[in-house]
Formats: sequence, structure tokens, C-alpha cells
Amino acid sequence: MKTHIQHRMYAVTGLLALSLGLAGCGGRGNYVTNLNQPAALSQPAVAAAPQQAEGTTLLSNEVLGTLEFRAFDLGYKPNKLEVEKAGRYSIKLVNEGVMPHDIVFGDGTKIYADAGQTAQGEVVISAAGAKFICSVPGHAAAGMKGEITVKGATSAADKIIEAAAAGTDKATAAHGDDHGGPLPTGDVAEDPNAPPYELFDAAAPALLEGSVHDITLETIEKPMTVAPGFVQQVWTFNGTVPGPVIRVKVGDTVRIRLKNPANSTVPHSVDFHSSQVAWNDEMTNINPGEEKIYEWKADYAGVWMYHCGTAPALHHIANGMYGMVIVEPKEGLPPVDKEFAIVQGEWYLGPQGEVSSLEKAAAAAPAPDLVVFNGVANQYKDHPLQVGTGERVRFFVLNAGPSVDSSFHIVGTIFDTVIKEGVVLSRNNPGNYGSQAVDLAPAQGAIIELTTAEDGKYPIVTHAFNFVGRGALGLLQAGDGEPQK
Ligand SMILES: [Cu+2]
Repeated sequence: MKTHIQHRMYAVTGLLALSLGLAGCGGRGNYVTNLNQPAALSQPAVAAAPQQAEGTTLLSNEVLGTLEFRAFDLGYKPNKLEVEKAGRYSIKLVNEGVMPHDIVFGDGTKIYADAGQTAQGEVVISAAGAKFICSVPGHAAAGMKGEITVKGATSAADKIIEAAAAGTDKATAAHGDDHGGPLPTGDVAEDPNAPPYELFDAAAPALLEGSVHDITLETIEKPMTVAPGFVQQVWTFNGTVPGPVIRVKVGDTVRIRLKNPANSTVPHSVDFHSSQVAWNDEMTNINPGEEKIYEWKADYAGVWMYHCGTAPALHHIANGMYGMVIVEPKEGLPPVDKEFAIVQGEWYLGPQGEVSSLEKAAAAAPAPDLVVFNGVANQYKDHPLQVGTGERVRFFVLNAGPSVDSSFHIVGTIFDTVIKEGVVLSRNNPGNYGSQAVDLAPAQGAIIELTTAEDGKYPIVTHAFNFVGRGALGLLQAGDGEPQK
């Protein structure tokens, strides 16, 4: 595989790592060295055994066994291992990631393997055991660390570390090797028995036919897996977060029949930003078992938010009650090859199976546990949005908040057309200006167009990069996703 391709793959799957401040690594060979012997650092040797010191007894050179560690981006399997007794062990490092990794022990022994490579070396495990990390900057902080313990020799301090490592084990197992490290979900522990999430289809719906639309929105309260291992009792419009994307054109009349099922626990309401109506007329609460009609006329084109406005509206939005309205101009939008609808939202996790935390959501400085596209953390990283290379692609993007700004960006592309809150950037404008990221405060929306330059993967992010590692990561895949050599 050519170097530039490796770099691209690094850029794609290393985004979590980038968000943690990692520097890229060059293509060094695999080597084994000992940090206590600095000269060895500049003398890489493939799978070389450590130098045997003068006078070393035969007994201490006896290799008791081979311990295999698989490195991935970003973790080890296993990251906790118990051996029968202290002594010299052969360490095999299989790097299954797309970045270089190493394994460094407390005594300075370092075994390095490039992406896709395997390296081997030896380390002496004392009776107290041995901790290990990846020394590539940031990798240990992202979860690449572990410990080898010796049977019957676990100290009290080690037990505390073991307990912490066990948590990492559990999260890593549930997320799988391809998910990078576990999501930083703060005070809420992952539930290994949580059902898998339901993929939200990102394809934008077609324009509704006709000019008068009768649409039923039901305020359904239900459990939802918002990230692998995390279930919340969400409040929804029609059972999904976000609610259904409603697509009409200027001049249309929309009649929303809002129904609050009898088994709901609280009143709900709806507020369409695309409408011009009195708050205390159309947006009033309805109790469980009630329904009402909210009628509005689409006077202005754009990407609009709708949401429940029942007090505290912050909680009803934070718990899932939001969605997108697309209003096309009367003459319609020009045809394109692919259209997607992306709603950015935030989760302030409550206890497993319960509603989201209003207390966390209400903090003066918002610190969401998860920032997501279409309700679920990283779902389009796991299920990339497919386009043809060079196709014209249109994104309808809404930041539902409730509280954090979005800087919508697709790595490796330039937006040539942006209509944000009525402000227009047109393709082929005088001067040929383009856009790299679209700033969307909570409740702002945009229509964005772009093309992909070549086959490959194009990460979809908010360029507020602290949130990329909290679930705001997807992939646009052009062609087969592999750049041509
Ligand atoms: Cu509500």
C-alpha cells in the first residue's frame, strides 16, 4: 500500500486520536529496543532479541512463554493478563491498526510495529508484574495501556488499577476493535446488554406532492439506544430521534395533527420554526390522551427546526423532541445526485433506561456526554453514506442543539454552495469563493453542496473537535472508499 494511502486511512480512522491531540507518525520499521539503552533507539532492527548482558545466568534467560498482544486504534487486546510466574517472556505485538503502535514496559523495553506489522521481543516480568503503554503521543491517554500480573502477587494498588482496567475492557469489548476507544460517557456506566442501535436513514426524503399536507406527529416516549451500550428513555416525534424530516415548498399549507398518547408521562407540544403563528395559539401543550391541529403556511425557504416547546423546553429538546423541516423555494431546488439530511443533537446522559439529565443539560457551560448526527453516536462512521465519486451531493444540515454550536465540515471537501439561514454562497461566484465549515448555532440550518474529488473516505464532523470523540463522526464514502494507486 502506498504511503499517501496510509496517510489517508490514518486521517479517517485516526480522527478520535486527532481530537486528542496526536501527531502523525512516519513509516519507521518495526523494532525492539530498551529505553534504558538510548543507542538502540537509532538502530532499528526487525524483531531483534534484546542484547544479553555479560554474566547473565542461563536460568534468567529461559523464556517461559510467548504473550501475544494485538494493538488496534486505540487499545490492546488483551489489556490485562495474568501469568503463572515471574520471569522472562517473549512478547509478540500484532499491530492490527492503521497507525504505528508500540508496547513499552516499565523497565524500558519497547517493541514497535508499523500498521499491519508484527514485531517480537522479550521482557522480564518481576513478581510485582508489569504495566505497559503505547508511547506514541496521546495513545496511552486514549486507552492504550494495560498490565501483566503474576498469579498470587497482586498488591492492593494493583487491584485498584485492575478494577479501572476492567472497565476499559468491558467498553472495548462492546464497541469492537473498529470503534477506537470507548466513548467518554462520564458518570454513566455502559450496559453490555443494551440492544444494538437502530440506524437512522440519512437519505433526505422526497418533496411531498401537492400543496396541502396532512401529517400526524405522535409524541411517543420509548427506550432508545443512543450509543452502543447506552439506553435512554427518550421522548420523540413518531418514535425516532430526530423526528421525521418534513419536506415541502414555499406556498404549501401544512396541517400537523399532534397526538399525545394516553400512556405518555408528560404533556408535549410542537413549535415549527418554519411557521409564523402565535406561541399561545398553535404551540400550546397537550396532555396525555389529547390531540390538536397545528396549521402553518410555508412562507420562507430553508432548513428549519421543529421541537417540543413544553417547559422545560431544554429538557424536551435534550431528550429527543426535535426534527427538520425542509422548505424548498417555489420553483424547487436544482436536481443533484444524492441528498442527505443530518441533524446534530446532544445527549446529556441520565441513568441507563431513564430520561436524559436535565441537571447536566442545564449547566451554564454545556458539556454534553455525546454529540451526535441523527440521534446515535458514530452511526455513519459504522455505516458510511455512499456516493459516487464526482457526484453532486446535497446535505440539509440542522443543529438542533439544544446548547452547543456546530461547525459542520466534511474532511477533504469544499462546499461550493451554501444557503445558511437565507445567506447564499453560489457555485461559480465571481472570485470563486468556497466554504470549509458552516457555523450553525442551535436552531440554525443550511443547505450545502459539494462533490468528492476521488474515491475514498471523507469524514463528516463538527469541527468543534472536542465533540468528534463524543460521537459527532460519520463518513462519506466515494466509490469503493479506497483511493486509486
Ligand atoms: Cu415534549
